[in-house]
Amino acid sequence: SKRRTVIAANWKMNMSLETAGSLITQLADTTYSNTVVVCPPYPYLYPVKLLLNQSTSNIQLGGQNVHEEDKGAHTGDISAEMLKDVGCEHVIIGHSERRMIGETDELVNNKVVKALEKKLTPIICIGETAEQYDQGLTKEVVSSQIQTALTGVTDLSDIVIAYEPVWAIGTGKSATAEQAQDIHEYIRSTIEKSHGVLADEVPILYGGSVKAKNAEEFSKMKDIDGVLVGGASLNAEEFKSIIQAFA
Ligand code: G2H
Repeated sequence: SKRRTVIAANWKMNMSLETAGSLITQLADTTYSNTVVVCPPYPYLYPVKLLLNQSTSNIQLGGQNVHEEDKGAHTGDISAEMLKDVGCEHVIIGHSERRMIGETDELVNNKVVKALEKKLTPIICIGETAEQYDQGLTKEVVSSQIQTALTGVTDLSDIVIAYEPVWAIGTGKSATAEQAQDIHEYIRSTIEKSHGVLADEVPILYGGSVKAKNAEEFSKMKDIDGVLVGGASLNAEEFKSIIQAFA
């Protein structure tokens, strides 16, 4: 089956109202053949949505995190319904920068279930740390992360997975395309064990120091269905050329 290709921009805690506006204006001057998602910090979601609405572009919007409950006394948190309300179709869940500050596999699973219930497409991040990589535990770690994240999830048609080896994030040290392909194939086979042929339709993105100059290598791999881009997504020209590599 032909999986959809997803190119997602994770702005993390960067940009201002002004720079966000000019970046979106530059990106939204065209329509894309693949699914392109931008994930700004919360305060910029709605202003970005308004700009996208004024454009003819098909860029979609995503949050960088979501709370696992519907609403209530959770100071500083954001619900799935709020993300939907301001125009998000996607949400990043379980990014390593959040796992590092205490998000467990079980919490990630609860967030995934909530996102799906509210019709948001979760972009579920998994990946081993440098230490786990050095100990040869990569496959063990990613398979347990993905199994827990997908507990109770039967319909995989609105799921995106991002494999981000933690040692490759923001370090300039990306995995090789072959290394990534090997793990992507393994992740797909893990999902196949629990969900059967549905595994075939899940886009699995690579993330970690993806740049314009290495995007094309990743695009050639059969189980790499797109990329989750941090630093290199903050520049319109560079991000566009990453999108182009997968077109
Ligand atoms: C990994 C990635 C985007 P960067 O965190 O999620 O960031 O491309 O800056 O390594």
